[in-house]
Amino acid sequence: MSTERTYVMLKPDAVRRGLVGSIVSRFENSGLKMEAMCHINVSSEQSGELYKEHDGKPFYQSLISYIHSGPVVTTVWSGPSAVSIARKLIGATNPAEAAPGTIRGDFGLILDENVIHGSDSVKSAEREIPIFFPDLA
Ligand code: IDP
Ligand code: MG
Repeated sequence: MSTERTYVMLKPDAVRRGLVGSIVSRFENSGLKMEAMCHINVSSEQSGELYKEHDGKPFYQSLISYIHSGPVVTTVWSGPSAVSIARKLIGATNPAEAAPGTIRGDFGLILDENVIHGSDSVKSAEREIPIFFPDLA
């Protein structure tokens, strides 16, 4: 099985609410390997690039404001099937639909503040990681 890398970002609500340790421990417990972690304020270049597929959608401006509402914690994890394992840990996009036991199911309430981002494919991860960690490109 081939090793993959995935980009995972703890969004401003997760940092504001002091959930970083609880969330990061779920990834560590999964067996994935932490490759990088940083506490940053996302730049408008970075948010524009990360969410460019959503540009023009009704929620785009509120999504960008949310991502800039406070610091985030950016991380990269590696391991076999890292992308899909991370998405399973994260759960469905809408916390109201995310299963209990998932990060969004356990820590989130509403779609507008859904706690965490995870790359949705290997191709997305390869695009997203260098936006935040140019050295890992
Ligand atoms: P994902 O984060 O599960 O991959 P995407 O569809 O890629 O979900 O959407 C990116 C982010 O945009 C979501 O995590 C969420 O923060 C936000 N978002 C998506 N759809 C809506 C919506 O209908 N209203 C408000 N925010 C949304
Ligand atoms: Mg997505």
